[in-house]
Amino acid sequence: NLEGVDVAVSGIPLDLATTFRPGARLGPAAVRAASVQMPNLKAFPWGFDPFDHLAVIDYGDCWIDPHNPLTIPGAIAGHARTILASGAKMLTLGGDHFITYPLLKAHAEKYGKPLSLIHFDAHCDTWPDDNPHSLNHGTMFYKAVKEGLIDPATSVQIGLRTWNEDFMGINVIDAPWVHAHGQQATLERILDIVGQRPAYLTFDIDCLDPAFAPGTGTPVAGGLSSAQALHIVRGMTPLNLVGMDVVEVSPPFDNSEVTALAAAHLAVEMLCVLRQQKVAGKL
Ligand code: 4U7
Ligand code: MN
Ligand code: MN
Ligand code: MN
Repeated sequence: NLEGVDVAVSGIPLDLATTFRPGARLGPAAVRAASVQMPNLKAFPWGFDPFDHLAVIDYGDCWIDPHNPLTIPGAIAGHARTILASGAKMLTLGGDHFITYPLLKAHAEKYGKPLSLIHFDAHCDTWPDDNPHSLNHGTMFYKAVKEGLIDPATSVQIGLRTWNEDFMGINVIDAPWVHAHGQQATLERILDIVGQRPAYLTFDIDCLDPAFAPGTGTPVAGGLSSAQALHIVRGMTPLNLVGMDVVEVSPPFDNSEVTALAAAHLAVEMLCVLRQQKVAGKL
């Protein structure tokens, strides 16, 4: 029962054959487990407990049938539609990054298309793919632009350090730029590009440097620190976020659960943004 719920946290434990190193299906459980390492939330920088004034539930996991891949996008979109129909916002834990494609579809139905996309990643995930049935973690935003789910001119990718010749018109703040200009300048560019448009936030944990997030399928050196990423997400209160996810946590490759802990902190940071918006009457 989702009555009165502001935010439903749920897991989508998807692993895909397109992934070089599987393990992301174990991500949601690991992030939930790591969240118990953050017991006194009032002691973190924002100075309040996000669960004060914000009704959050753990909705559990979406059922994924690994033997029937063609059912997977529909199952994820259906899971999202059920939650969104109640009026709750979604904070989704992945799972392979492919999940963001059906999630964007469900959010665009609910909030209107095109949405603006705020995408943290080492990779652009805009490789061309015109096969409607393929489930690929590197092509979601090519499809999302082609299908009008997202507006590239008011969308932005942050932390990239692998390239595609075609970014589909999406704004890019690559990892070298973040390192040269800093976290505050990066935040200001994001606020500028997105403005007040309904925006979906997707955070591929491989945006972080492998020193902070080794537990992921396709790590790339030269990424953001957890401090930089937390600062940028913390500053998103002025935006109009309609949905968010943290994806690609792969526990088999983690060390001492550091990746899961970084992901849990990012998820709590997102809840803090929503809590501030609720208190301001903007949720
Ligand atoms: B992710 C890659 F080979 N291009 O296709 C591929 F570099 O969702 C990476 O951002 C894709 O993690 C990364 O496997 C997809 C690779
Ligand atoms: Mn990636
Ligand atoms: Mn991946
Ligand atoms: Mn990705």
